[in-house]
Amino acid sequence: MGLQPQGGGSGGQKAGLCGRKMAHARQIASRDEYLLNGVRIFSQVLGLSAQKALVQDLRDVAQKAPFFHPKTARGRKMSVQMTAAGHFGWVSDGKGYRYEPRHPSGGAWPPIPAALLALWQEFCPNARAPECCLINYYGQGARMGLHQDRDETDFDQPVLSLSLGDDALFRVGGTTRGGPTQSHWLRSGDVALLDGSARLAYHGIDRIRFGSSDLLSRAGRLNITLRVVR
Ligand SMILES: O=C(O)CCC(=O)C(=O)O
Repeated sequence: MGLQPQGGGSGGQKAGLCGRKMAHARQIASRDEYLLNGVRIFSQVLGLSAQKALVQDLRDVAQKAPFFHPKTARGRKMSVQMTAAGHFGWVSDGKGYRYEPRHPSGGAWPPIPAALLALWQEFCPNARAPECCLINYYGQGARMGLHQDRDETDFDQPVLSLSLGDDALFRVGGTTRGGPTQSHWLRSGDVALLDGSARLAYHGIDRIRFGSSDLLSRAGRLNITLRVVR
């Protein structure tokens, strides 16, 4: 899986807003915060040493709950690999999409790393405690189509997302399918917050710049989302 942190490097090359043909994210408040159709992006929240420590935590999670390739209900293998920590993990197979209290192999999900709980506390101080820490690994060519996060019960609770490793082109639409979208290159250490009117925004990853970061030993990107499930 290549989750070993590497020495040196910034965890991602500098990448600004995406090219002219795409609708740009609006820069707000300071040069470090962007707004994409209501989804707030905070740049470079985690520095390199915090990123490396977190990669080690996630490696420990993946040793207990190995990454797997979920399949869609129609049997198609998703390009991202997934695992999870917390009370629930998100799984997808012939029975559909859902949260499950156990890894597909039958074991319990490991606890959510403390550094991620601290991040949740910092960005979502009024929310309930997260019950799922979904971990996606994007290898070369992996992507995630536009979708809403709506398998949770309470949409008043936010979803907090952290990027580690290679740059990723994040696309965000509105709360109905087919509307205008805005895109932004996420870098290692960036945080995105889906909350309030943007909690149900369509979002996805068009592509990653494979090898743009040396944070992970075999390149690629990790995305971590913290969610309240029930
Ligand atoms: O990889 C990302 O940044 C987005 C992940 C995502 O949309 C999801 O897990 O639902």
